[in-house]
Amino acid sequence: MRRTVSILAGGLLAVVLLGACSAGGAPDWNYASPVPLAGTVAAAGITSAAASPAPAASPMAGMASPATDAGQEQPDPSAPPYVEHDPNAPAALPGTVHDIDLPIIDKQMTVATGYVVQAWTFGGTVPGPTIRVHVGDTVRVHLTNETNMSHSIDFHASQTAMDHQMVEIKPGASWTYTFTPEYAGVWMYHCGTAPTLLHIANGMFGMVIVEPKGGLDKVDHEYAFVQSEWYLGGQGQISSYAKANAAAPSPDFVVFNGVANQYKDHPIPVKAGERIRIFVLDAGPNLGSSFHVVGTIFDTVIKEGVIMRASANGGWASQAVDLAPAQAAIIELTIPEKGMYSFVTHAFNLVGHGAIGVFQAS
Ligand SMILES: [Cu+2]
Repeated sequence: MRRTVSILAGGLLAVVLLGACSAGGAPDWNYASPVPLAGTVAAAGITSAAASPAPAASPMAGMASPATDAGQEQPDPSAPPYVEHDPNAPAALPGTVHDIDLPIIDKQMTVATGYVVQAWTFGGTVPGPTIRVHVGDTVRVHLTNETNMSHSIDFHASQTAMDHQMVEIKPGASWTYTFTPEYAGVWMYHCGTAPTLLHIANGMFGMVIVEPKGGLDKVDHEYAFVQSEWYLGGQGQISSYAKANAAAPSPDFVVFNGVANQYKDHPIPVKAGERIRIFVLDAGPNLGSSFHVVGTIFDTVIKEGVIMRASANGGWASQAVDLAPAQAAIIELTIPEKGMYSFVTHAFNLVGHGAIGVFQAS
């Protein structure tokens, strides 16, 4: 059965209404500055003149849309509103053999209110669609390159030689990447075409959830959050390779699921006492995450193959989960009471650049 995994941008109206309820008497969770770092970068004199082009041997050579980050990162009031990325984790695909269509598509994407990036995408969204399967399944991902440059894909859930499956997919070409996940976990996938840094920075990444054969316990809500950085290259342009490649990179935005502040603008509705499971991946490309949900404690964390359960080990628990780029975890918590719970990376300089969302518990 051929299946297209799609991201649903649903629930917008409901969360807008809930968001309206959050005004008045609310704690000060509005950590985020409306001013992106870009202005600071421009003021510091880092302009396109400093932007070295992508390596000559890369498929970027001869491409249009060079990064022109000469202080152009002013919000564009005519930019289309962003499309909210569904925060809910998808259900596991039924059956044990999965044929998944994953077209490679260039897309103009509003990544923060007033800021548009010419993103390179898997499936038309950033992050790409979350693929959820079980250990031992057969996964066949059918890629078609609908763009004018070469791309590729690397599934961390698989073990295979680079030159076997992570092959160049030329413009107009198709490729099927087949794997059988041997291990449970939350895994990154990304484009591996040089310069990989730019292909990830410009949107080519996503999450694979591999459940154990028996599946996971039922909970009330499951969410999938991918943290990543945007290095703006000018309105409507691709990301800036020079900014992303800096030894001390300073992203314009750090985001959960592609868009700055989207779940702060539209809080995610939950209920007091509900059990929450969060699949969280740090896609980088450069910065880590210290994932924290304000006002809660994680009683279960499964991070990179290591399991912590408070119930099983004497009552120890977790406040924040450290994820280096390409690391991921399953985090579980129970919403303690009615009210507002921000989720952030506890590197608070990045919270002001969009790495914040809110659970609103009724
Ligand atoms: Cu690519």
